[in-house]
Amino acid sequence: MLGKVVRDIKTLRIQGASRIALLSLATLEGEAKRIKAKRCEEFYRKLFAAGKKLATARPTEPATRNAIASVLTALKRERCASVSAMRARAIELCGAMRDFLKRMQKDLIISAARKLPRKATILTHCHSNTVVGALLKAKEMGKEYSVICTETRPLYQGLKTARELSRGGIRTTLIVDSAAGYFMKHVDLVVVGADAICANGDVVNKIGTRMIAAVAKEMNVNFFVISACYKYDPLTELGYAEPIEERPKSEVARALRGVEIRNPAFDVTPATHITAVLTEEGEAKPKEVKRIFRRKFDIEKSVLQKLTEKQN
Ligand code: RUB
Repeated sequence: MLGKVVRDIKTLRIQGASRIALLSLATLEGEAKRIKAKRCEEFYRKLFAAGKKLATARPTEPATRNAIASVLTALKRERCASVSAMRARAIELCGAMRDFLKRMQKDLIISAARKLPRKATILTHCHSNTVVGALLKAKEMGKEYSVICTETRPLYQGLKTARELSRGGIRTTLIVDSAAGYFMKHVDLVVVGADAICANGDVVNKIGTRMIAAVAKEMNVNFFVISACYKYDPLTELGYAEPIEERPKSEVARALRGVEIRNPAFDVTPATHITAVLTEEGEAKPKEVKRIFRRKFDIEKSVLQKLTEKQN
């Protein structure tokens, strides 16, 4: 189960930061039920190792790291008298964290849908479960959109977005990534998801987001990120740069003799290019997400660091 889930996350069968976090918690809960241990320390160590595999399956996923680190921080502080008590508590904590994230995501979708204008042409990039959810909810509220989706090379997640929006009755146009600048003059606002929000307010999202943000800024088009606070990465406060996943070269092209192929999965959009982050608590400046996160999450930085650090 753990191995299959890690593979599914790595190969993008499971895609989008929020879904990855929820599935990782469900998997950790499954591990908590299965782990064999004689002592509490041994149980915790094994659960931590499982959590680490999930948290590092894709390196640019603070949502998953935060969710798992919260559970492990709480468990570490408990004085469990036996392995069975610790197991029961771990299961309970995973379930509670899942409910917490789901509630936040639900609130976010409603709050973002309310914030979006009544009528607009919107450009989006990649596939974000949150963005699709918010656009479909806004349609339900009677709002009217035409959405331009980039195909999102190299893995074409934009096709998934286009399919889901069009099935939901939204007028949808698919374009190649490099046409985003060409179409920007017809766009009222850009809306994207996020994989990570940094302490300085910069946002990490699918490769290409930064280029779209730069064109939007140049042409005075508002650029919104829709994200719950759990995408905030507290390690960026300590000077860590958000790691950027480099994916297999074969996703870009077949090997070309003498040519180096690079395939970063994400890029960093500066806070200065972002009009606002639409969070579960309403509109926020990118730097304010940190405050919302701090109020809701209690994570020991040492747990987060250990969970993230590479094994030799
Ligand atoms: C997906 C991506 C999404 C964010 C947000 O990249 O960049 O915008 O993960 O997703 P990939 P969500 O396809 O490489 O996972 O809103 O679903 O959390």
